[in-house]
Amino acid sequence: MSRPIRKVLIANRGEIAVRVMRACRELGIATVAVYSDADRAALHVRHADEAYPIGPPPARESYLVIDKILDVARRAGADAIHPGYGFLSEKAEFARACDAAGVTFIGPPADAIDAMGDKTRARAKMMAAGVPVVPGDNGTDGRGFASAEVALESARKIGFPVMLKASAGGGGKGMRLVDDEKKFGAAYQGAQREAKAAFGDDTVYLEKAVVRPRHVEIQVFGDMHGNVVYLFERDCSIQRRHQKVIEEAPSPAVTPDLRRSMGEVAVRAAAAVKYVGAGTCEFLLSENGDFYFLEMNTRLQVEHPVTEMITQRDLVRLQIAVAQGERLPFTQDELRVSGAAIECRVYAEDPIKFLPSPGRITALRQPAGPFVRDDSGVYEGAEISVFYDPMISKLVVWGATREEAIDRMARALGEYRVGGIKTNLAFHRRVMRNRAFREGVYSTAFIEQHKAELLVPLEPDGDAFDDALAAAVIHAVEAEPAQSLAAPSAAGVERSAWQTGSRIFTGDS
Ligand code: MV4
Repeated sequence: MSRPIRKVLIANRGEIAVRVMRACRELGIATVAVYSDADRAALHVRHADEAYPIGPPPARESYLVIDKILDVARRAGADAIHPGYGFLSEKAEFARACDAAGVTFIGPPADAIDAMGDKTRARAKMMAAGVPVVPGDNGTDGRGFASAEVALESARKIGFPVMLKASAGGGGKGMRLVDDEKKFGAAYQGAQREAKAAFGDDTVYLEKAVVRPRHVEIQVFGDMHGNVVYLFERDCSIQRRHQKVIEEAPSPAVTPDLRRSMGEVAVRAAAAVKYVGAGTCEFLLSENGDFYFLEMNTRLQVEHPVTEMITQRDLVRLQIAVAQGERLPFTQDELRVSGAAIECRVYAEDPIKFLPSPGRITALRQPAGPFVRDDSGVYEGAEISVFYDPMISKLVVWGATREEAIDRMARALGEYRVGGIKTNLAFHRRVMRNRAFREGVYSTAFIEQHKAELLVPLEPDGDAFDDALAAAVIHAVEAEPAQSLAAPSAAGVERSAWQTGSRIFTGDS
């Protein structure tokens, strides 16, 4: 139980693998990377002390194969495995296989993963623990409905609009909004079909639909000694097709009183399943300030850095500490919200259609400066593969106030250059200028409501031209640094290209 960790295998790739390795290095813990054939030259492989191939590019044949990962752990002598997020991170079977192999799983107990993995079971468990869930119906014995007619009867009682959700789901798959009882039958069949296809389980349940909710989630942490604390909230309402795009902490919609009640509810939820490690309780926050538990994510999340910024706590370091049996090194009373943090997920994607734009990164300038953190899985010359998530990096900034954080993010986004592939950088720049965002007035409908302003094509002489210019300058400077920097005209061009939106300096005036 309380065994010191000396060598960690990171069963993941990209920025999160690099993130975990950085914490390990600070702690004097050796790191082991695994990589698919597509990731031979990946950044996480370069960061590791040792790296082992685990098979073909498709994750099903590499990053998701439990036996291959455990075989590498054995060969490398790793005494712990960090799963990152995605892949095997929320598979109870993997946590159990690690236990059976005598390897510490840096994550919650398998039983806690199981308890939260099935949504109707989790709902029932949370209700019993006094955690508010959205009013709804889990069906007969919490196992769904006997027929569409029985479900419709229940939907009438709940009152339209209702949500149909897959019990085995989460993250929006198999979910249907039904605003009219005439559409119920078709929606019910559709949700069942989608749930069956995606999860091999067609159990669906009903909830009252919350209109234009905010997605507010609470970071929790448990240790093996029964302590559970909350590290405040993140607002992840800015999403598109259930893909988060911008996250921030604290939420502009959460008052100190609401923060305390949501935090205490999240701790109750975690304690009810004997949670250990990093976890996140997702809530819907309604327009009138009511909040409802949705689901618990039993892993470290992509957006954990904004919480690190406002609490000054290293969440990966904490995960490792509690995994080796240590007590949480602080109490709830010692935690405070400090300032404001924002994360922009920079994706290799078409900025209008939100479709992946794989390919080689031919030029790259990543922002830096005070209170700017860029958690990246790429480098200049790296390839964004079709096989994995097309996230290039997570740009995270901190400010003493929310306004300062937004201005800092705008500045950092202005420095960011990616050549060779399409990105959503221009989208992020527009959000930082958007009035509703700046006022903190937004919901999960934000992108849809502001699409005319946010999803406009790149002007030929605007950002696209600027990106091409910047790429050319980067290459000129690298080819002949002394001469390029000394030549007045080159220096002028370089300065003009440094910030998006800055005027082209020609040297004429
Ligand atoms: C809801 C909802 C409204 N009412 N449930 C989407 C993902 C899944 N985790 C839960 N989701 C929702 N559940 C009820 N009863 C609205 C959403 C929802 C949503 C939630 C969080 C963030 C973005 C969203 C976008 C659309 C719908």
